[in-house]
Amino acid sequence: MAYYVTTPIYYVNAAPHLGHAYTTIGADILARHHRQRGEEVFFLTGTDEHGEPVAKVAEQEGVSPKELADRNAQRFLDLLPRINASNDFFIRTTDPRHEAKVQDVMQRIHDNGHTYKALYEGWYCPKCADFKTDAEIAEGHTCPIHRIPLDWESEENWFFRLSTFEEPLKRLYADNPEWVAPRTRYNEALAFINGGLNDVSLSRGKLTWGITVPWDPDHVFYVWFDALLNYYTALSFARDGEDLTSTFWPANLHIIGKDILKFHAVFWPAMLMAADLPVPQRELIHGYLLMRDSSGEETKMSKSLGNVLDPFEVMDTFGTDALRYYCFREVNFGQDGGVSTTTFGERYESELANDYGNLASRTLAMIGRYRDGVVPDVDVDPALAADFDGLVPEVCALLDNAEITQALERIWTRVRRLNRYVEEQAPWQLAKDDAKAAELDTALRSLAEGIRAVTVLLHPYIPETAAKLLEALGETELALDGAAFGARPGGGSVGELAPLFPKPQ
Ligand code: ME8
Repeated sequence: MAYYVTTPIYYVNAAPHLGHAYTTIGADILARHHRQRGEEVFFLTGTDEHGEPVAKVAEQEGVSPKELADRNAQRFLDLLPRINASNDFFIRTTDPRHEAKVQDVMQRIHDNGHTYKALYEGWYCPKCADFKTDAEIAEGHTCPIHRIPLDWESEENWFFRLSTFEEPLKRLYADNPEWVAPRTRYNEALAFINGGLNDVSLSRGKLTWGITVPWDPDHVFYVWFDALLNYYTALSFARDGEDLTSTFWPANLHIIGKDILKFHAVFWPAMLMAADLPVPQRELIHGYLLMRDSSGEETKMSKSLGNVLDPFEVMDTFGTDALRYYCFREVNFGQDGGVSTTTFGERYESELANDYGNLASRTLAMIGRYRDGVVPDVDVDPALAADFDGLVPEVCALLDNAEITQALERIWTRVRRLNRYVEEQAPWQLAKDDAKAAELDTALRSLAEGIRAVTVLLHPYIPETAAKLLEALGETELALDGAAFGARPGGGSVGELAPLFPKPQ
């Protein structure tokens, strides 16, 4: 089984912020989970380096677009080990291998008769790099996303015959009701299609910072055509000497934010159809992380609005796993949701440090104290087993739908169950009475096994912590087919464990 998951490729016109980290961590959680299922996974992320947004910032900073791209692509690359992303490749759209492949595919679209040249006139947002339709223009001809004035553009362009894909796109939506999730985004994209599709400009004549149109070298491709194709081109050169396209295309899942829905859910499948290529199986559209400002108002975090929460600072204080956990616990993946340092601190303390970290250290300490560090080799408690019943398939089913927050909630319900179990069993009381030795064995064994079971499932969310804890439990296997509560025997030795979520300095 092959599983291919992607993030958007991020613009290099500024440094990465928590919004970018968020999408990449979401994709990483799914990639790690699918590896645990024994699937062959390919996880792609990267940077979008051509186009007007990049050229404009480079001009303001007095550097060439390539210099700006090199500098900022490095920042996105640096973010990946910090957030512990397990991506298999990082694509940069200035890679000549990407450029050549874009020219190939676009030439095919041209040869198939889906392009023509005409005069373009319309309102254009240089930050979105997007021509706006009437419905997308805010008051005073401004961009509703960036809140800046739109430019009136008029030039000879190559066009993509998007209008001819109206019916095929409607069929795609009708035949695949799950192809865009969540449902609200499916409906939004379908409404856009049902509203009637205009042809779209696919080249720019004035710009030189882009990939040359092979059949008209005075033009470069409009950046979105170049950018979207990354998902397909990367497979042809990501692994030296190998072409992974037949293994991984079509992609299983594109994860994107709702700001770029139209490009992914309308333009992209139409482009692929025009090139006679299969469309991806699914797109998951998530909401915005919103920063709560001092007045309590929530605004989208973005480079242009200048209210950015620096993921590096957050991780310096609380650690990478805490950031990964918090983002997907606090905000229901798919919806918009507010994040703040206050709720971050609260969840760190009450959930990560107390519910989980303390549960693990108390359990290991009790096994050390009462059983010389050996997990009793007895059966697990059937009452607790009943509460874990079906957890692994349930988590798999939720993650198949990219319901990352719901899956975490189900796992955390068991973390809380284990905390209650400690209180119910009170091993420190059982230890005082020799007649209760068997009960103590069962309690300690069940706790160790319960912690192992939840930790294997938590691995995609908090990989560093999970590795430390599984090591201390003497059980490092991550495969999901051995993850069920009770699947592993007792009798192993446990080791030392430093506090998993210490008080931040
Ligand atoms: O749009 N909350 O790049 P970009 C959640 N290059 N996610 C956020 C976010 C926020 N506040 N801010 C950004 C582009 N994101 C194009 C994409 S793909 C072929 C080309 C995430 O740098 C989210 O995934 O503006 C969003 O879709 C993406 O960053 C936009 O990144």
